[in-house]
Amino acid sequence: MRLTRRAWAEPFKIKMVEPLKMTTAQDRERFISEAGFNTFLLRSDQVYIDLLTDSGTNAMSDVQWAGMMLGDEAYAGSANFYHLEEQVQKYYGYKYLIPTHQGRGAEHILSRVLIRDGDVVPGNMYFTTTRAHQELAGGRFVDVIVDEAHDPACEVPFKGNVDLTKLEALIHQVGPSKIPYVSVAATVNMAGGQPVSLENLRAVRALTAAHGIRVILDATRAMENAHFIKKREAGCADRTIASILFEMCSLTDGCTMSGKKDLCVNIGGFLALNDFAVFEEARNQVVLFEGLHTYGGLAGRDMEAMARGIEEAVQDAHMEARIGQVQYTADLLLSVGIPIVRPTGGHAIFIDARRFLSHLEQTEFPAQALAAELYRESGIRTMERGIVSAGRNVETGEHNTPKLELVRLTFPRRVYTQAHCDVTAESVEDVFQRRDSIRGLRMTYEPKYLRFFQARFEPKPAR
Ligand code: PLI
Repeated sequence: MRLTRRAWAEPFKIKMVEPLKMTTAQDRERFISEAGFNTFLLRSDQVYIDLLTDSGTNAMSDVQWAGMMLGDEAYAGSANFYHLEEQVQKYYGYKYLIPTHQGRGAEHILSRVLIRDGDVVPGNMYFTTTRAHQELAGGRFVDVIVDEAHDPACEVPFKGNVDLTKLEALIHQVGPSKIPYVSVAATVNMAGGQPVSLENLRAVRALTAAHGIRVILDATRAMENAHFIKKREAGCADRTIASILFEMCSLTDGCTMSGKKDLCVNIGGFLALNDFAVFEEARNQVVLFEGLHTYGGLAGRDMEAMARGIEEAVQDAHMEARIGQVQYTADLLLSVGIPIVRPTGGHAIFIDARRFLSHLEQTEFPAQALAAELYRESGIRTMERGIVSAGRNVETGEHNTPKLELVRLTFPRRVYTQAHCDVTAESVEDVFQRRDSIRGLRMTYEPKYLRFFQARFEPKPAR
């Protein structure tokens, strides 16, 4: 027999470590109860392996840290801004750059500039902050993703694709003048980190161009999307991630970006655009909400780390290891029968909580209950991506009830080892063995916006 388990071995070695905190089962019982059964409300020193998010939790390289020492902290015209602008132009290909403190800063500015009251913004599934800013600006999000994206078991290569029939019907129904842009996320976080194909992006471009509608890319994990295109799309196997990324961006008019994901930094984002008039208005607005247009809420050193992160993260070997680690852990879970969203996504594994806890109703918050239970079992922190994250319908006030009721195990870049992956899979298996004993939850506190961050729960009494 030949061993192939290390096919995705990391193209780096570790030179600084951070000790992890160990807790007892008794401690964790108390901590999760004090946190209102919401993993966002745990303190990080109560957590062993933190798979809450891949956002801002990445390990920077020595080259990025060295760049931090070259921060030009001038209020205006920092050298690091010009380096970042150069890198964005080179790898993403957009003409104009506005740095923002993180992705939602860019979403805020873009939504204010382009969306008018009563507008409709089609997108390939919602993302929490993206939709919140579209709604705050007076827009209405309409989901135009392919139906397969809502089915966790369906195994197709590009589950993030836009359904062109749905998009075309919407354009005819509301009229192109009511659609400021189509919002295309690559990859699609809420669908399980699923990619969009180049073919689909080209078709979206052709359809929208015929109606004079812009396309804005959520490029937060676009490099991961490019990796999937390289692996799965006909004719792309010999291309570099960099060339695929560039082509993806060339099919759009601009992007919002959370650098905290793909770009392996702890803070930062940007808005990048090709249209000077839109850029000019965004540049006017950024000074109100983020900071001057050459720093947008970031220190010079943060822009430098992001500029250097672009070049590192776009390397094929980096992405092979990054996504290889996620796939490795997913394969372990599949081998012991854990129901997860298929195919495995780029940044995370999504457990199908409906199937895992099939005895619970969606209104008993199965994904929230499972995330709390995984923490209690082993100190691993995960995140709910189901009915709690979906919030309420702005018109009716009822819970939105997404088909996907998921728990996300999200992998920070360059942070955890293969042994951590093994511990994670073993812990999920232990909880799976006693799944029938897990009770649903009742919400005891519900915040007004993005409720999943701060909502509190208590276990429902045993039936
Ligand atoms: O967290 P921000 O503000 O830097 O970025 C917002 C954001 C925009 N788009 C997408 C696809 C995201 O995934 C995203 C943030 N995601 C978080 C925080 C996550 O845990 O997935």
